[in-house]
Amino acid sequence: MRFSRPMIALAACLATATISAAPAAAQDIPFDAYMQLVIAKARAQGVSEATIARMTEGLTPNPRVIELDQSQPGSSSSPGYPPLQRYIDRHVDTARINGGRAVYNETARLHGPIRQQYGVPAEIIIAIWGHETNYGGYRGNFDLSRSLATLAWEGRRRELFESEFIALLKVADKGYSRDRLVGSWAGAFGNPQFLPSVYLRLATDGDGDGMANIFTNQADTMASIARYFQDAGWRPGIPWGVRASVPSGFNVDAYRTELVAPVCPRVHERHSQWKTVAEWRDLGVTPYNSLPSDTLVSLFQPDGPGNPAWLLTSNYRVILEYNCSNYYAMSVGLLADEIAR
Ligand SMILES: [Ca+2]
Repeated sequence: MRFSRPMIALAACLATATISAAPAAAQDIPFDAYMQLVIAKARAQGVSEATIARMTEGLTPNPRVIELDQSQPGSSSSPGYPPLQRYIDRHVDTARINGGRAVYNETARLHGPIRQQYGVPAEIIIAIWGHETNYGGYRGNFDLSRSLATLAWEGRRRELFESEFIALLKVADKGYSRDRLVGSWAGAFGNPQFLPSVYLRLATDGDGDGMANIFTNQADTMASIARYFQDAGWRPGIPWGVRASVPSGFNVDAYRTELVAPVCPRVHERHSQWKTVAEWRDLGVTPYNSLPSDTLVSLFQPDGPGNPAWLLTSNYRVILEYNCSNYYAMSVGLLADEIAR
């Protein structure tokens, strides 16, 4: 289900969720005629003529975007999972840890107010930022207008991308130039790689200058990610998860969840049933760090018996809301722990 880079997987998660629902309308009408229909919808939703003109001038489909979209594997149905540890070694390396610690120190003045307002710790926010764009080092340089128009016209997920294209015009209407509105081939942009609809709903002005500048402003970036997490149900004061010891010979499979998650079931099926920390302790599963005994957690031992195991809280599920991948969520959690260490 992953796009070519973890940073755009928010889009991937949304996109995967809609694959089966959207009819394949692939290029059923010429691009220019299709764009006139979309522009009419944008106009009806209040987008200004000046914005429509500058965002659609010279617009043509981008063959590279079509190629990238069509090379997406979609949900894998093959059995088994690649090892987590290999992914962690690659994504929580020394450079990314040091980069995160540097941002953490630079932004120290923001941490208290953000935690106060949104309940989200800075190290989680910075770990997301590190995974999405390497702390702003790579935000993508596709013309978002062209990418989203192409994906909408291409038709595989027309409903999703047509509404994202119109949302992009509304973002532009706030005073962002087309040159500024660049990002991933799949339409995500800025430090947190928000889709336009996510920007409209959740991007936040963290420094009080009237703009939610998630491209270059640290306060705006951090407040916007914090608001995303708050909106997705982050609970203040509990960790995403903690390492746990599992008795030798413990059969994790005996506690498999019976529930089938409505979105990305292949991710959720790997977690055990929910039990309280006290119930796990009675079974011999012991968290390395303190967790209140009534906290509901699921057990996850990604690389199988004899390998590290974690007790995951509901906050882990919030990281999955950003990108529904156990590799991504574990990597964000472990990087956050390293940044705050
Ligand atoms: Ca601002």
